[in-house]
Amino acid sequence: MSPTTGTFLPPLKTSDVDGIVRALQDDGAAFMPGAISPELAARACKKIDELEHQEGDDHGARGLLDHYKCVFNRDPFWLQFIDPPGLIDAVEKLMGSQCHIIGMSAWRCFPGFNGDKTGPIGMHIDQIFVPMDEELLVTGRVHLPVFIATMHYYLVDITEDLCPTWMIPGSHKSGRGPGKKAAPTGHGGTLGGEETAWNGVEAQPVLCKAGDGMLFRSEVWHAGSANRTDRVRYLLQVHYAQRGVAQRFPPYIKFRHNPVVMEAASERQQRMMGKHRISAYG
Ligand SMILES: O=C(O)CCC(=O)C(=O)O
Repeated sequence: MSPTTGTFLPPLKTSDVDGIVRALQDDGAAFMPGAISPELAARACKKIDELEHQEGDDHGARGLLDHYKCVFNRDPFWLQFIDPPGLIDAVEKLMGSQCHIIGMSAWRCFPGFNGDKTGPIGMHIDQIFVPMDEELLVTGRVHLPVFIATMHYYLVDITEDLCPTWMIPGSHKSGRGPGKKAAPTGHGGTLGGEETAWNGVEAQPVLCKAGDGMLFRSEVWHAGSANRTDRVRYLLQVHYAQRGVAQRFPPYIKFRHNPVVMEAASERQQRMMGKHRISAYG
């Protein structure tokens, strides 16, 4: 039996701004039980059920996955997930006062889902901007700024057989992504053939309750996994980044901000969605 998430990532409140900042620097991730209420999580699942696919979404994986992009642009309901109190202060401390979202994705992973349409989502990083020798990071001689971090809102209870995210705390200090090696054992066959440990720390499943959240930086080694239940996993991702990192809003040149959402948004939410003041380069 795997340890519960709270034992390898200390539980933090969304109001604990300094704690979240420290966790992103030390562990690469901050785990926040009760980031949203179970009622809001249940409402979000219903709203995901009502979404219709648009150009740029992924509804492949042999019908086992619905992956909706740019969810923030569909209904003012989603605005509340952009700048929740506390969390947004930590995000701005980490990524600057002009940071923005570079995406918001909703997932429905159906029974039988195992990663993406081509197979398991093996251990990976989302993006690394400054690959470097791990010694520089491990010894603390270099502190890598946070360029991108994703907030996961787990909208249903996550058990080991319902697609937990697997992650390796501290692995952002490797200065690289995981490499290939012989297929690992001990993960129920849900992880691919990549390195699943770093610096003696094994990948752990994020087991949690509906409404719990995890903010993790883009260099942390992590993986999706399989749905071996008869239930659906619902997940909402909010992708934050420094202002200098491009927003990724499929279908790209055809993307238009929804005027109904922009009208309902606060100034800060509008900035987070891309309404910036002109600065260097534009
Ligand atoms: O499904 C998950 O929990 C992980 C998703 C993931 O790895 C990703 O979006 O990069």
